[in-house]
Amino acid sequence: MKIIRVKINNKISNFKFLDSYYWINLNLPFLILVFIIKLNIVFLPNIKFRRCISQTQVIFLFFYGDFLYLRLLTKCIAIMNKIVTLDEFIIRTEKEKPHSSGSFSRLLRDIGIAAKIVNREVNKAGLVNILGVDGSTNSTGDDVQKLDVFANEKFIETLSYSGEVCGIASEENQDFIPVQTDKNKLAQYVVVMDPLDGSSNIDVNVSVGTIFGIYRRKSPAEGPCQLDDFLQKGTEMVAAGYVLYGTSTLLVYSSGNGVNGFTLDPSIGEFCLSHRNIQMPVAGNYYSVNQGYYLKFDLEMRRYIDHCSDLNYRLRYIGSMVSDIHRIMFQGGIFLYPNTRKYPKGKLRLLYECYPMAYLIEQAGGTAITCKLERVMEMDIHALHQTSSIAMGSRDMVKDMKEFVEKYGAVIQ
Ligand code: FDP
Repeated sequence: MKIIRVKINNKISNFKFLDSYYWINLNLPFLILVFIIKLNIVFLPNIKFRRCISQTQVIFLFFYGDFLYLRLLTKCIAIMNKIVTLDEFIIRTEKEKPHSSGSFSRLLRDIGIAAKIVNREVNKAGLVNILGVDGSTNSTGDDVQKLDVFANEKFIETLSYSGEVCGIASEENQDFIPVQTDKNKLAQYVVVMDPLDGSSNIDVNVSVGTIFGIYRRKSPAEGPCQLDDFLQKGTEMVAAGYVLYGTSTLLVYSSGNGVNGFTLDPSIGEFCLSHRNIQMPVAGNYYSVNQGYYLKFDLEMRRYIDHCSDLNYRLRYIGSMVSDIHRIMFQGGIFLYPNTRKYPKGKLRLLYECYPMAYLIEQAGGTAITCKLERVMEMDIHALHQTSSIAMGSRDMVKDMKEFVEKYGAVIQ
């Protein structure tokens, strides 16, 4: 449902529409019928009423309404088909919320700006000496790519200047970063992020992404932010999203009211609304898991993977969580990163990978659970870099997987 404002004959009216095309399809047969009836009346001269007025008057009387109606219709379609930029969309949605201060909009807009800067570097990564491992390791022991460092710096820099954020927790930093400037004394939000997810893909020019989540701070606004501001469950998140630096660059986010996707139009340098109210398929036939670890998975996971293979589901694994989840978000399927012998509690980070992705999946109508069948969003969090196993995707596929865990998990216990 869309509400648009149209100015016609100097009067502003609000109109509610399903969607321009549904709307035309619903109304068109009715309009054609009315039009044919009117034509018949105009050209049947024996009707009493017709003898009193001239042909021109009849035409004016009957068709002026239609003329106004068509004018309105074309205006509506033009407005609906107009490009909506991310900034415009954020401002519009914020306006719908009474008492909003606009600080949340500014924060989201700044995330969009940082994403554009990172996108520029990702795109020219092969051209400049920015590729390759810079020698250090991050807080969880992975090799740090130069682009990881760059993306981390840019996001921190942009968010710190925004004045809306009082702290940032990033995959690249062991501790959270309090942001203390004059501008953000009263900042209400903290941001958690993986600035460049799937970094092992950078050197080979395969899609990578950024994941982010936004929380409202819990500590008093006057002082510096505290660890507890970050250690909040996924259910407390106020917004989450990801940026996919792929064949085209997409920013997908939700602030609790459905999921919307924006594609970066390089010609105007703007993220433009391209995927409105994304709803993921209830079922699917893709499964996404690093099958190389098959023998290191628990029995129930191995059985479920066998089941997917038996049903000829298609295996797709890019090794970049954002890209893999993006596929199933649109085409349906399941993404799995179970616990292995190397990662007994799972590998993916709860705070800035699992929670934000689970938030989006649930908002799009899917399900996100751990391989121990807890709802990801309700998992307790004790540390910034805590990890978790994960199974998320189309509702029916996750339900099937759950049945396998219930059946074969019991065998071990
Ligand atoms: P990466 O280590 O390359 O940053 O964030 C962790 C992550 O990528 C996910 O994006 C990805 O799904 C997963 O790890 C890949 O891990 P494996 O190489 O163990 O499959």
